[in-house]
Amino acid sequence: MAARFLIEQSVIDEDNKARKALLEEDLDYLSRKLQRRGIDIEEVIGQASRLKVAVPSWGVGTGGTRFARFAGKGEPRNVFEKLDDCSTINKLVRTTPAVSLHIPWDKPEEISSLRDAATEHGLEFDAMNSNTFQDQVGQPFSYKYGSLTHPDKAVRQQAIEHNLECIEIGKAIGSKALTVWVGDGSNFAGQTNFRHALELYLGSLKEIYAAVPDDWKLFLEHKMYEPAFYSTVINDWGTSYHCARELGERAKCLVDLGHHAPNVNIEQIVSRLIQFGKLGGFHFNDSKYGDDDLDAGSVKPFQLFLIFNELVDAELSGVPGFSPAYMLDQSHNVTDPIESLIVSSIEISRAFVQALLVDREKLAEAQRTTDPVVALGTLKEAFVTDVSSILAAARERTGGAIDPIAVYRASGYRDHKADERPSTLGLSAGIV
Ligand code: LRH
Ligand code: MN
Repeated sequence: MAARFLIEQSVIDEDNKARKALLEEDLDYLSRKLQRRGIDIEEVIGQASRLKVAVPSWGVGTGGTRFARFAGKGEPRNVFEKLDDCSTINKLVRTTPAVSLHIPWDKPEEISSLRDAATEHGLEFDAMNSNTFQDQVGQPFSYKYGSLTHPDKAVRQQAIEHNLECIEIGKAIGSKALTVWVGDGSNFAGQTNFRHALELYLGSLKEIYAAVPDDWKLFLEHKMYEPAFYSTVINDWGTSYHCARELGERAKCLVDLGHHAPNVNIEQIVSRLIQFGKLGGFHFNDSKYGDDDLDAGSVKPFQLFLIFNELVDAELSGVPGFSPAYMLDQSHNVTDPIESLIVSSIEISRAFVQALLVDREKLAEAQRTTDPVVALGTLKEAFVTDVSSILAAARERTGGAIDPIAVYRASGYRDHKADERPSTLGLSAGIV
């Protein structure tokens, strides 16, 4: 493989040296504030670096909409170049050591080369993602009218076999989960029978579930609408929960933050799935209207904090089998995808650390004594705490950058990639 530019550790260390004194000053100030709350900042810094969030392979390329996609410079042209970019993100933030692949977008000629490339970068593979929402060249049957719920058994069988292939690829590269999102649904009343479509879905998922290895999870991802605009088979958490229960222990529900109607109380859905033992994981992003796939924490940071408040509460209260998978799932239409993924991974860590700072005794007391002012105030006290220095220290102490965006920009990584990856793409539209 031709020599390709990667950011050297020495560049990060050099830049950190120049910023260390100011970081220590900020840490000192925050340490005293937290001490007054009986919180040891060193303990929190340790916790901050343990939270890992997987990066979507499809997120390092520029995303688009049905109207247009404005390709950026040095776009990754294959899964290996995507791994280079994912490793660059992890090198700078140290909280994204795993990549979630999408098949067939990332289907390698040769599996072992993919495993070797990841090992070279110190990366692992998170959940596999199947794709029965697009037709591939030469595919016998179209998914235009559905895939796992298509009325024609031959089409369902084709979709089932694709998911089985994703499991086989995943097993070969060390993944431990498969995420199934289907866009199946209808655009007109009467086009599908709701009850029959769900029965077909369950029938297909039972065949996929039977092939899921014992130490794997099967994530069911619900979505209110799009690409179907009248009904979607797995449209909400309730339907997903019912299916996960029907399938078995290893089937769990995956919550993509953008897959709900505006203003839905997603943190309550999270608490329900935790309580029912069916929270499998997340696709973090943000949105204002629909499935906008904007950067996590960029529109509703308080909602992201409230979701982590439920997660930390569950962890601290020792909910059995609680180990949700954290992934980003975003579309970077107007930013450098690497910068957006750097910032988004930091916003996930920020929400987690802020949730760790919640005075849970004070909150429980306010709830017990029906004191909403103190209850909300207790959450807000944690939410408004600027934990940037804790996050920077956690990065610095694990080899990452105190200021990852500054190091990334100073490295000229994107320009190097523009030279290494001459763009072959003309004008296009679509999500990737
Ligand atoms: C569907 C979705 C799903 C992915 C796709 C790229 O909207 O969130 O998780 O397969 O985006
Ligand atoms: Mn998703």
